[in-house]
Amino acid sequence: MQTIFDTIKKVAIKIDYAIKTEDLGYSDSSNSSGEEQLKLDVKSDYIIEEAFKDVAIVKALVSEEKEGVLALNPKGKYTVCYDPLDGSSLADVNLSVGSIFGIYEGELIGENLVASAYVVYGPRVELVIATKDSKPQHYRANGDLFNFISEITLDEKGKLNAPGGTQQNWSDYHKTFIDSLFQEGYRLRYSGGMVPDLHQILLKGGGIFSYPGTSDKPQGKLRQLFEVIPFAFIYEQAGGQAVNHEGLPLTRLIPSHPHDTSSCFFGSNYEINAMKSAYGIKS
Ligand code: AFP
Repeated sequence: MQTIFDTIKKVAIKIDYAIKTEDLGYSDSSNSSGEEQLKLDVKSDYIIEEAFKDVAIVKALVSEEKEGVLALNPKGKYTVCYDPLDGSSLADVNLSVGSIFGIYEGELIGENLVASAYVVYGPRVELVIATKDSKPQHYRANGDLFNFISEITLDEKGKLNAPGGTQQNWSDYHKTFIDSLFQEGYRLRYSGGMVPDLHQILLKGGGIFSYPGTSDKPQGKLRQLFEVIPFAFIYEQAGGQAVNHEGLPLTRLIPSHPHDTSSCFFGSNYEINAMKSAYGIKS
C-alpha cells in the first residue's frame, strides 16, 4: 500500500505545478457526468494515470474524468478510484482545489475500501491519508517532501456549517435543519470545493458538511466511489460520522455504476445525530 501513497505524493507535486503554470481554460470534451472538462482536469487525470501504470499492485483505475474501469496490471491487488481535480472550476478564481483517492480491494463497494487519501492544493500543498488501523494522518509538502503534521481527531461537536447544493432546491426539512444550526451559532464555511471544505472541518475540530438530495439533483451531486466513500472513511476514522439521507453509513454504499452519486452528510457526532433527528431517522 505504501507505494500507492508514495505515488499520490509524487502526483500531488506534479498537479500543484500544473495548477500554477498551465492554461486554466476549457478543453473541447466532457466527462462521464456530462460536465465540461477543463484542460487541467484532463492534465491531472493524465498525470495520475501515467504514475499508477508503473505500480504493480494497482489492478485498475476509475476516474471521474473517464467512463469505465481502466485495467492496468492483471496481477494487481487494488483498484484506485479518484477525482483528479475536484472543484477545478474554482482554480481560475484562485480558490483551493483538491484530488481525492479511494483504494479498494475486490468489488467496488463501500465496505471494500481499504484506505483513502486526499490532497489540498491551497496556499500550501497538504495530504491526508487514512487506513483501517489508524486515525487520519495529516502531512504538509515542503518542496517534494511531505512532512507529518499530526493525527486528525474530530471533536464531539464543532462550530462550522458547510451547506451544499442550491438552496432554492432544498427540501423544507433540510432548510429547517440548516437554519437551526445557524440559530445555534454555527459559522458558514462553504467554498464550493469539497476537498478544502471538508479539510477545514477536520482541522478546525468539527461541524458538518452536507450535500443533500435536491429537487434538481434527487440523488445528490457528489460521486460515491471517488468522492463520498473516501471522505466518509476519513471522517469515520477521525471519530465522526458520514451518512446519507436515510442514515445509511456512506462506507456501506453499493454503487451500481462507477459514477453513481449520493446525498451525503459528513461531520462530528453531535451534528450528524441532529441531522438524523431532523430527517426523522431512528438511530
Ligand atoms: P466542480 O468540480 O464542478 O467545481 O464541482 C465541485 C463539486 O463537485 C464539489 O467539490 C463541491 O462540494 C460541489 O461540487 C459544489 O457543488 P454546488 O456548487 O452545487 O454547491
